[in-house]
Amino acid sequence: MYTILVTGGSGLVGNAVKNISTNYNYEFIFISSKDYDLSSFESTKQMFEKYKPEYVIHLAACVGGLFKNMDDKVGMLEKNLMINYNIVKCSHDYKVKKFVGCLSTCIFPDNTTYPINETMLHNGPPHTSNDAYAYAKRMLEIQCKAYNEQYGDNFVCIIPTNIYGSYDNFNLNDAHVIPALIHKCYLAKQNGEKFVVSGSGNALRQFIYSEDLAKLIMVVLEQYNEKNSIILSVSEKDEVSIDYIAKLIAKEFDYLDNLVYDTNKPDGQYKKTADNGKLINLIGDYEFIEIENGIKNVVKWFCENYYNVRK
Ligand code: NAP
Ligand code: GFB
Repeated sequence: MYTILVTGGSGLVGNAVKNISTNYNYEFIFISSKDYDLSSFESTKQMFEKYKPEYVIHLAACVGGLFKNMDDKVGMLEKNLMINYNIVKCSHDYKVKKFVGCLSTCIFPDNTTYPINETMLHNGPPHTSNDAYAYAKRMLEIQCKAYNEQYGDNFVCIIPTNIYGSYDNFNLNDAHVIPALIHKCYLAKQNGEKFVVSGSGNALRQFIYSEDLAKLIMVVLEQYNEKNSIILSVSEKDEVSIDYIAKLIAKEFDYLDNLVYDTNKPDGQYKKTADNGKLINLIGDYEFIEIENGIKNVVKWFCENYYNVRK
């Protein structure tokens, strides 16, 4: 039985892969920072020496929403550069059969035509709010391509849009919009206060449910044999506004009348509309979990697990 090493195994996407792992005939090893600090080359090497995996799904990263990206540019750049460098280098040294790395649609150029497709990744600077994270992620793709071209390593990257689901990070400053607003609305209702959404609510995003992404990652691992990166996303028509998301969450808490906007806070990138045509060509039609049901599930999970969630 081949071994799949999943870095970032304790995170949002890592847990979603864990939840479907029993459907596959591999030995899965889920790694968190408590097991190995992947920003250390020595620690990363020890991990590979122990598990000698045939496959690597590389999800580990220093991750956060708009405000964390703006507040911790050095951390976002340096930690991600070190983690990615160590993992890709060891994947080559230990002759991994296939490596799947994880980028993000926020790393595409900000000044671009829409919809964005995979060929546009290096066509210009990313949005200033997350440029540090974006350049570190772009270097992951460059490093994978270099090993592929020089040694023929089967290293490829996926490019998800904004992800949401159970096991997310609900920390009010570091979180992405959906977990942040779920936590905010929960506290606002508990304390009888206003449910404050940051920014204007006009920004547009495509959101993929973590469990859908997990299944698609396994499709890429098992069926995608190109060396170029591939966008993993719902279609453009499923792009929604932050206002729509905020209202969905407020309705789940029956707290719609208390929703207000703090327009002193930034919106970040207005949109990053991604084309999922390459994915649909690979898998044919795929029924993604609809945002309304996904948010209902996450609100329920959050309320049932409030005392144990990351916050
Ligand atoms: P997450 O929930 O924040 O989880 C991050 C994971 O990385 C955790 O398992 C964490 O371990 C691990 N990690 C962080 N620093 C580490 C270190 N120094 N050594 C070892 N492990 C370390 O992140 P996520 O949302 O699942 O993201 C997974 C991947 O998707 C990342 O590559 C991210 O850039 C990408 N992505 C995320 C989104 C999104 O909206 N969330 C969108 C596009 C792409 P601990 O639990 O021990 O800290
Ligand atoms: O999810 P988010 O933090 O990331 O924010 P990005 C999305 C939008 O939600 C922005 C608005 O327009 C925010 O102004 N928003 C409203 C909020 N209220 C809140 C709130 O309480 N918290 C947060 N976080 N947002 C990230 C990149 O950009 O996308 C990351 O910075 C990563 O690097 C991620 O790639 C997927 O979509 O703006």
